[in-house]
Amino acid sequence: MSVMYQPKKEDKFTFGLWTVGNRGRDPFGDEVRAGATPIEAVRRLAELGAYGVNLHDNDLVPINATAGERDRIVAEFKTVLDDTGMKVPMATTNLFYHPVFRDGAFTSNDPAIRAYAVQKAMRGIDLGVELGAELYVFWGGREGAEVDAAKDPVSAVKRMREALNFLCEYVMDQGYKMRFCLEAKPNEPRGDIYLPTTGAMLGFIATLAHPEMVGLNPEVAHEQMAGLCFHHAVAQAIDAGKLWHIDLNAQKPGRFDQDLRFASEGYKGAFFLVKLLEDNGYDGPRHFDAHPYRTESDQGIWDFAAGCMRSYLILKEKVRQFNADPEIQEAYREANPTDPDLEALIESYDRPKAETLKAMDWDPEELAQRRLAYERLDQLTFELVTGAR
Ligand code: GLT
Ligand code: MN
Ligand code: MN
Repeated sequence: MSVMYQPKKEDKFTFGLWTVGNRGRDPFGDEVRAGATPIEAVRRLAELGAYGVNLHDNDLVPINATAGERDRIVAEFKTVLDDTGMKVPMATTNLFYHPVFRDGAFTSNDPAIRAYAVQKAMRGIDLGVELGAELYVFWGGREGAEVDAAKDPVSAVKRMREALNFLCEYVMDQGYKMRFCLEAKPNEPRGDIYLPTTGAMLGFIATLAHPEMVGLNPEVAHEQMAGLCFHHAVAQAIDAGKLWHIDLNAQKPGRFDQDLRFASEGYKGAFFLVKLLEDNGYDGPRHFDAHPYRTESDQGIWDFAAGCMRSYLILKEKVRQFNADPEIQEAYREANPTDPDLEALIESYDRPKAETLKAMDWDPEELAQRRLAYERLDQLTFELVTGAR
């Protein structure tokens, strides 16, 4: 394999412990492999050139561990992080696995479960801080409903807001350097999950008491499950200054959440996603939230992990070629005409500009004649991405 695509720390590639630890269980079949332990994950990923790992509280510390067990596990894990130079840039809480959360955590109808969920998140935040994480993800996997007769969706959003406001205050009160990222998903494991898209999350953030502390963690598969264009959602997050973390994987539209190896499906979308991140100087972690095919053995875990990183770097090189290709750039310029006077006229309002614009004589027939030579540009893109160019 070419050294050109060898991952380096500065690429900031990370994996959830739950990704390489995935045992291939699904609703219709049992485990097919052992999955990597947290210690093994850190060591093997470090060898492959990753920057770090992310974790749920219970990926590392079992939910029923005593305080002593917790401290021993965390100390051992920190030793391996130190040995390998691996970071934990992001942590999160498992608020979906235990049966207690089967009808939601922050949005449960039961105040005791809501209180327990907030307590669990506070403890998870403490753990994240102890491991050096400065980002904390909230994926509300169980925050939804099948039986709408039983739950009020307006209360659900209010409860979500109360929990996040509480936890923002907790972070500030503790003096932690920690920001939150919200991750949307339309459904699965619930029939419908509240705040189902990145755009919905963005609207919700504006209603929080500390919106400056809360950004986004969009995931490829989650937007594509709903048939949406992922890189457009990411573009909106970038525009809002809220793209602080990203979950990279692949997905066939209209399926269950497949969490496939990055770029294994939808090469073109993956190319434009990498282009968006690279062209806009995204400098957060490039987190792979995916898992090996269920057909894989334990050995295949590392082919999977290496493949995610290598595919990203291949697409990054394709982006460089795209941006440096004179013919492609010429076609792009043709597709993006400029007119400084007109742009100045419409970029912001004042009354004289409005009057000038109103008085202008536009001929829509003439404007409609202008050529949009997208066939050539799109074909050039295809040839570049496939290596024919
Ligand atoms: C779970 C989910 C992911 C989330 C993880 C963080 S857990 O695997 O499918 O999309 O990012 O809670
Ligand atoms: Mn995810
Ligand atoms: Mn997913």
